[in-house]
Amino acid sequence: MATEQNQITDGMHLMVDALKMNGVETIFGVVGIPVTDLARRAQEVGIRYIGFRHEQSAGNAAAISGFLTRKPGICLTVSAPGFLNGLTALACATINGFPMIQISGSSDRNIIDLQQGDYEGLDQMNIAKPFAKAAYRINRPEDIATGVARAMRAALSGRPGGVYLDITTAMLSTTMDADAAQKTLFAPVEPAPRQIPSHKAVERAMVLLSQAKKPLVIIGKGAAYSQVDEAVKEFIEKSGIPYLPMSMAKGLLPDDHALCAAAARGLVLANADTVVLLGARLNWLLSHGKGKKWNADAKFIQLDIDATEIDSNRPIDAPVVGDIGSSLALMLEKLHEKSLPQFTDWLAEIKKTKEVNAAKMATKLACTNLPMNYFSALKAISDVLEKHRDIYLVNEGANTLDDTRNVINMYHPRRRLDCGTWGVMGIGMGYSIAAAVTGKRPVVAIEGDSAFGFSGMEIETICRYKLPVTIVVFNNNGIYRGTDKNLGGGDDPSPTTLTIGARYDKMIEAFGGAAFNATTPDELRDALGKGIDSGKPTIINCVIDPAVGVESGHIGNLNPKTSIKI
Ligand code: OXT
Ligand code: ADP
Ligand code: MG
Repeated sequence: MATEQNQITDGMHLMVDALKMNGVETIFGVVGIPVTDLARRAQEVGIRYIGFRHEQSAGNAAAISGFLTRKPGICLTVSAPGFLNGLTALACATINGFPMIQISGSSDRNIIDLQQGDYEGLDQMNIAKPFAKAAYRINRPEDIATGVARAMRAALSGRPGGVYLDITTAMLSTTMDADAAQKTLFAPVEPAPRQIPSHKAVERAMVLLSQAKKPLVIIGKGAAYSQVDEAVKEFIEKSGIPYLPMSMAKGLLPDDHALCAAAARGLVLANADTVVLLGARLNWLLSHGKGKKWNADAKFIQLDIDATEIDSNRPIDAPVVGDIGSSLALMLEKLHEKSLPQFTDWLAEIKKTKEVNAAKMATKLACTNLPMNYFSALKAISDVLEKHRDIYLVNEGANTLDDTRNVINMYHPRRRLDCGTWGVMGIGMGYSIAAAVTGKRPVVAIEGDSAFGFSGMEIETICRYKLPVTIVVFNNNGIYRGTDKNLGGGDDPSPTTLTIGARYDKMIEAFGGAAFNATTPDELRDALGKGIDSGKPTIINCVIDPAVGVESGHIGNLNPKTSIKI
């Protein structure tokens, strides 16, 4: 946009124009030299700017907003330290396959390249490269539109990911003729083109499926991201194959669906003879598709947009490389031509195990001991959330994560947002803010007390923007539990211990939010209902028995095994 008097513009104004032209509606960031005016200008032209307290949370917000909208979320950071603070979120976005662009101001190239000690001088683009799907630098205003287009395409096409876009201080202040500048602007055409799989691949997959006696579909967050919810549902229901939702794919079909095998996970992995991977990687969360948890003779069909994912952990018998929507459409055509046999015995076997596990779960949920344990607290939460099935659920911690995942049913796609592929702590408040801002619905965040600490200061952001976020802190005084002792016998707390009896609810009072301390299921139900109904920022300090947590939750087996007992 030109400044009226002299018909010139500069890199900063043109950058905002380019973002606007690319449909950017929100920027998540922290301002300072050299990007403050960029944020001001963005607000001026109607792009919403959400200012955070730490770049990692801004980056996490951008990443999850990308997952929810299929448009790259934008994170704005200042040079060097701000850039580095955002980089963890960029790396997480890349590893999770979420489209995001971290736009960072950077210092004077001449001084950086000769390492002469510029203000916040760092060779940011090269540092970002290993953590990003792509990294670009814009050195001249006339390259802005191209730089933004390249970033958009890289973030969105194929497997989505995090892209780094470096904007130098010099470029931001470089002027150019306003008309000429406007003429450079464009938005990329079809930045995430469909990828149609080969008919041969689809045929091969369907032949394999037609021979299955005990098939299983594993639905991953790639399928959730694709937003082809009806096709996924139709494929499951038309084929009659049971499915296992990965954590962030829960709700694509409701968790109480008759074909949901989540409550018989061990059984279906160990016995399935044909496994269809629907946007799910065979990484650590699926024991790499091999070993004692799996049927060694199982055949694999993998639907994925990324050809290099195939065979990454074990041989794949029938790869279907394409976008899930296109692949499922072709597979559904075949299913309509010829139905699969019914899997009556297999479904009966699964149902039996589900019933056994459901009974075990019911016993745990009925526990009336005080202080509450994870299950009695989650039962109270579930009672409330059953009446609010359309909220976003953000979840992190160890026991808090694993138990919540299994107790709280999801009924809508892309509503469960959690630690994801790296099991990272610190996503809590950033994800909550983005879900409230982008998803425009109430959010409930169920947070371990340690997990909450990683992004807890963002409660000020939540209050400042008056977001409908209710945070339940499962306070068991520590990482996994609060009862460990200092093995040296000194006064310092043990490595896993946090402040005993802390009142996390009190924190939000400083910013005008609502605070509750819940020591019983009734208090918890009451507080959660009030938090959601009020639509106001709320923290519930939920007192959990400090002794009941398990080391590392469900993944204690990943701790190094030592023959010397600690
Ligand atoms: O198969 P069987 O028959 O056994 O049955 C299974 C299911 O069928 C059944 N089930 C059910 N039964 C009945 N009803 C229902 N509804 C039902 N649903 C399921 O239950 C069993 C088990 O099911 P599940 O859970 O599906 O199966 P399993 O085998 O556990 O699944 C394996 C996994 C791997 C897929 C699953 O466990 C999973 O997804 N796990 C994710 C784990 C994860 O990501 N954890 C987070 C990381 S832990 C650790 O790293 C932490 N740190 C270190 C740290 C991190 N992460 N990041 C950073 C930046 N810095 C440091 C820290 C600091 S956690 C942490 C903080 C912890 O402390 P907090 O205070 O925050 O939290 P608390 O622990 O609460 O104190
Ligand atoms: P989960 O953790 O839920 O198992 P992962 O993140 O491991 O899921 O795997 C998601 C997979 O989905 C990735 O391999 C990614 O390439 C793939 N994917 C992402 N988007 C699409 C899409 N539109 N079509 C097909 N596959 C996709
Ligand atoms: Mg804890």
